[in-house]
Amino acid sequence: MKKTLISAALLAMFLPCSAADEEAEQLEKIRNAIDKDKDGEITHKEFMTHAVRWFGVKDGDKSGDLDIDEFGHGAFEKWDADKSDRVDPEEWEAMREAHFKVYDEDEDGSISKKEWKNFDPKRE
Ligand SMILES: [Ca+2]
Ligand SMILES: [Ca+2]
Ligand SMILES: [Ca+2]
Ligand SMILES: [Ca+2]
Repeated sequence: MKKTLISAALLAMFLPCSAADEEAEQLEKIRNAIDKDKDGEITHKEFMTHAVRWFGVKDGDKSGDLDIDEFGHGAFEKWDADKSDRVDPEEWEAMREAHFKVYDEDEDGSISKKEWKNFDPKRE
């Protein structure tokens, strides 16, 4: 088991275009989509506007809430506050509010490019 882990790590070191690069590019794309006025900062309003839109995209069956498949990752239980097996828009908003606070490290009400980069999407 340990041996497998080590060779995977070694392999990653030698891959020219790493997954990390692709991830950074993806993150930059998302940032651009959220930053409506393209000033490089994501305000709370921009962030929450995007959150609402994103909810609509994720809600594949247009039921008005997200089941675990639509939600798409392991933090589902954490954000399904009333344990209804669905994340409704209110729960979603609470989640995004919490995320905004995590991103906005200096608490100035907007997410700078640097703050955005510091955030690890896997933490969601
Ligand atoms: Ca902006
Ligand atoms: Ca749904
Ligand atoms: Ca719920
Ligand atoms: Ca900030």
